[in-house]
Amino acid sequence: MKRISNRLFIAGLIALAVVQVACNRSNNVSGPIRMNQVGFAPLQEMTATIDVDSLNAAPCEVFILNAAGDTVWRGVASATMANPVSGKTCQIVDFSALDSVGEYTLIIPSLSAAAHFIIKDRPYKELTRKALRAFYYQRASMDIVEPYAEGYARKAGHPDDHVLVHASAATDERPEGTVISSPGGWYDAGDYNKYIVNSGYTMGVWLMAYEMNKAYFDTLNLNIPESTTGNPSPVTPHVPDMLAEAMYNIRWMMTMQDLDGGVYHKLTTPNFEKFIRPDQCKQQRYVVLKTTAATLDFAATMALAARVYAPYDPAFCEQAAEAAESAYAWALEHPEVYYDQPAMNEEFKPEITTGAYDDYDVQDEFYWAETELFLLTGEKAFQEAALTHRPKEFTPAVWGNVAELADIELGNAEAILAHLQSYLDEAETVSVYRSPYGNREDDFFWGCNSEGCCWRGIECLYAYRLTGDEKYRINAERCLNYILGQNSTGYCYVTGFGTRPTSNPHHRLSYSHPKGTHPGFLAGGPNRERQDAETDGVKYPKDVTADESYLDYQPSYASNEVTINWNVTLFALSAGIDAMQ
Ligand code: 9MR
Repeated sequence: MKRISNRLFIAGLIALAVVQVACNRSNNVSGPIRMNQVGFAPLQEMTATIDVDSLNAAPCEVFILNAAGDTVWRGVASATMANPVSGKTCQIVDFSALDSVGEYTLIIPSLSAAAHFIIKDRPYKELTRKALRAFYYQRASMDIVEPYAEGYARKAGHPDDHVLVHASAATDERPEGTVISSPGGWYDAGDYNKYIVNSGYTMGVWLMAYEMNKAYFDTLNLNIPESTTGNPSPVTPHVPDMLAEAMYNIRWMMTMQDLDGGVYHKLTTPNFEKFIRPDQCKQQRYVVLKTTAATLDFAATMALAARVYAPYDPAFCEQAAEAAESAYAWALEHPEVYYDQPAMNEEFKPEITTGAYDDYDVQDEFYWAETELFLLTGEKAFQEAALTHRPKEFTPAVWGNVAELADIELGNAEAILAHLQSYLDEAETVSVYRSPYGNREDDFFWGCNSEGCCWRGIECLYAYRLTGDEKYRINAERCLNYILGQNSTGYCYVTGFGTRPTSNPHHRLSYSHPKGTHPGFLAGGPNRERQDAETDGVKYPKDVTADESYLDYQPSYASNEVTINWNVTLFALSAGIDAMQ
């Protein structure tokens, strides 16, 4: 009897919840239950955030039913709190006591709301794998073929074997218009260009993620062409898939070094391509201006790669070490060549209007390059130079500030721990999402899902490894919960995952493919600056709050693009958590 009434009850509520989602479809936020939509491991903290409509709302009664319709947990949510960013009110329900694998429905009768969730072993294994496989889809200059394509085969685009040296990068040896070959590498993002600064940061996070979880990555099969053919020589061990994928980009980076050691800032078309397939793109591509930032990020990447690939490919490592040293020497001679696209366009033609990745402070890039060169060579001079360049103020690592990567490499943990503690203190006192993320207006900027949230999670994993303090592990998991649905919009921000995934990213590869959106990509996330508002039909709801400034709409490049530097943080975080399970 109890079972039957339970079933009717659940069916009715689920119907209501479906209606509610349908009504909300024109809006950018979901129904009132926000939670990780991919799954929890049995022993993880499990919470959901419930939007309620006033600060006076009494704590909601919550029921959790198993797949058979039996109530397996019942409890009451927390007192109501106000979200410091939006002023909206919500409660938290904590059902961590559940510890059995299964499918469940969380029901809130007073709100006529229901949400499904699962508890399973290794819930982030597939997420990690797909987030890494996203890079295979991003490969330029080669056909993406089955069985590796897993449904997303396509023709190669951008052979990049006939790239012109732009006037801004001309030298006596390579005058303007010189043809160079620079094939391979990953497309940066939703666009088809290839940028060294962003690639360098991505490789840094990538190879450090590998160093932190070697055993895990050594056995992770990505189903890429190198999974079976990647052995560079019969005498060396098989390159793990994760390192083989990275090598596809590192080898491209090597082609971006000029004969004098300097490194081109980017390889690009003058203007962004339309939303067409790679093989339809016919615009001429150029390598433009050698910059100090690109050259130093390159030097750091090559020095790091020379260390990491040592057991696999000695010939490559020797070449990488030389490339790193000559790039560093160039940077010493050219310490202030910044990428100023408007100024460049005044002087040189054709005009270039694609992504800038401009950075007018290269002290942190010197610090990272010198650190990696020191770790590679053991030479004291590099160590001393690194010390002089270490920035006084701590900044979390992003493409334009790589000092923290050097701090991690050198084991300079105090500043990282102090910075983390200030976030965790704030999270405990004010965060309605019980995440060390998303408490202030300025937490919601271009790419914040990665550069704020995932990166914070990675810092927590680093701190957990150092201290063993459980609070760091829990907060790393909370960051991932945020990405997977426990956030202000109720989206799972990873394509192809969860019950309400990001589905229309600003991503030419997805848009132009007959099969549509590729799985495993992280969207940039809510961005209070909304630089894309009113362009190409992008319309944010009136008075939208910072944490809801997100549109799952392809033209919304400022909130819904995908990039390599963001995806690397997604898999580094999910792999770090998966590796502990
Ligand atoms: O991630 C970059 C973000 O920090 C900048 O504010 C923004 C505007 O300059 O550019 C972002 O990078 C884009 C790059 O310039 C071109 N490829 C897509 C990148 C993600 O939107």
